[in-house]
Amino acid sequence: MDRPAQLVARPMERAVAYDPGTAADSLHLRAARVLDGNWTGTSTVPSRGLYPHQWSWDSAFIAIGLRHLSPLRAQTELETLLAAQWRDGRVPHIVFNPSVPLDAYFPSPDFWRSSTAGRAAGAPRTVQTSGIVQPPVHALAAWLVHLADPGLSRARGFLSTVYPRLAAWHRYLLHRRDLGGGSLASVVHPWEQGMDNSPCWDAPLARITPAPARSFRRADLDHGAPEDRPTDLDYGRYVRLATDYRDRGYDDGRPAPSGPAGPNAFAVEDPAFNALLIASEHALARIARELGATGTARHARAERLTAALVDRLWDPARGMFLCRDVTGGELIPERGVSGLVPLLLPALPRDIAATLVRTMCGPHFGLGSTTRLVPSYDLRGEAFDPHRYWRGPAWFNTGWLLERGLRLHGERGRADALRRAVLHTADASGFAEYVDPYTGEACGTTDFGWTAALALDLLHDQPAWDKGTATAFKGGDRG
Ligand code: 9WN
Repeated sequence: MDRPAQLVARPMERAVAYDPGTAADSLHLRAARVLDGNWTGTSTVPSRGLYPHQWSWDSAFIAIGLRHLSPLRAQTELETLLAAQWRDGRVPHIVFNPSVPLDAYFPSPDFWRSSTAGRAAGAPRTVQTSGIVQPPVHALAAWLVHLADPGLSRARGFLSTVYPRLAAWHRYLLHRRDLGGGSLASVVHPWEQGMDNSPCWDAPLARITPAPARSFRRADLDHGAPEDRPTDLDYGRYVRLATDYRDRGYDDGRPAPSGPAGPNAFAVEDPAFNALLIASEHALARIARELGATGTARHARAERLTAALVDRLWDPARGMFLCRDVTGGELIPERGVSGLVPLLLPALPRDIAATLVRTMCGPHFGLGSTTRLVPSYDLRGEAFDPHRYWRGPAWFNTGWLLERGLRLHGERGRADALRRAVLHTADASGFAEYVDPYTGEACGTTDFGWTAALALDLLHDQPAWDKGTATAFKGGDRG
């Protein structure tokens, strides 16, 4: 069946009209049910079947929604993740639940071997983790969680517990991961950036010799349709990169003398990863202020990093940010949604913010005309596929980030429309992991943690946005 015929043959299963008045209560209940179902007692799994452990950036997004249901659970979510931090400051991308069978997810703890292979880097002894990281959404999440119930937060000493850990996490990224020497953090594996299978990685990944398919068993195909997931060839490359990193003790090395990316065969500066670091640095400044420090130096650093982001990754011809291949030294000429995410930065030059909005609404992303939600990749790109993992479908975390960015930059009408589309599609798709950007059809798994959490946040946060949430993104010492 060709693709258009397939789209007609697979309509959205539960097309409900989202009416803010009547649907909000039931959407709230359904989202809360997903988060309750995925709660383990100390954290929330992204999905009971496909992702049965704790994931780093998922937990941050989940905490942002969970704060509306239970500020205590939201605080616990972040504390559990940060308790698994390594001594060198990295926050691992997965914290494994020891009661889940080893073959439920691959790569499992016996692949990463964190407590032995990661010993020199300071991996914890009592909990098993992966050795790579994910985008640093955590300080932003911690600040928003604090704002949901400052009384409880102060009584529990929430911010004073998490602040030193978050500061060490940012230090790790800013110092150990500045592999390109231009102040931005690099990712050393596509899983670190979180948009695992984006066509932006195709060129740098092509240099990697894949691990043989028979050397590992994918567990994801037990739960997801093969046509929605990465290919075996890409998986082989992911496994090779992770194996090599593990076998050198998760050492990030020094950029020189082994070349611009040090010992890393894959090193990329990504706009979304760095924009989230900057937004989190602004949030860390606010946390510092709440704890009695000034926060001024952190705001200033966030503004310097914004300038570095523009300097190194802005592409005026395409009207968006691109990824930089640090090993090859060049910008990667692919339009991924990651290149729009810096819209959430307050210190972004006004003309760049306006250009990003135009690009988001233009033919490559189609928001407000051809697409319901912003696709993960260029609608006109050769590799575009509306169902394949991060190669076209829309995700709800990027929808949430762009809604926040539009609102921050005064695009209230567009932000309201995107908010309505996120809420409607999250509910109608059964809180899908991702959706076809044109039809809203569910892909991947359903009852997905951050989809439920971020829908809940958009549902609740509207009145508080201007006085509360917006200040987490804003620079200076205002608010
Ligand atoms: C690898 C958990 C994670 C998300 C990522 C998403 C996917 C894992 C996988 O699921 O990645 O980390 O097995 O594909 O790409 O963004 O954090 O939800």
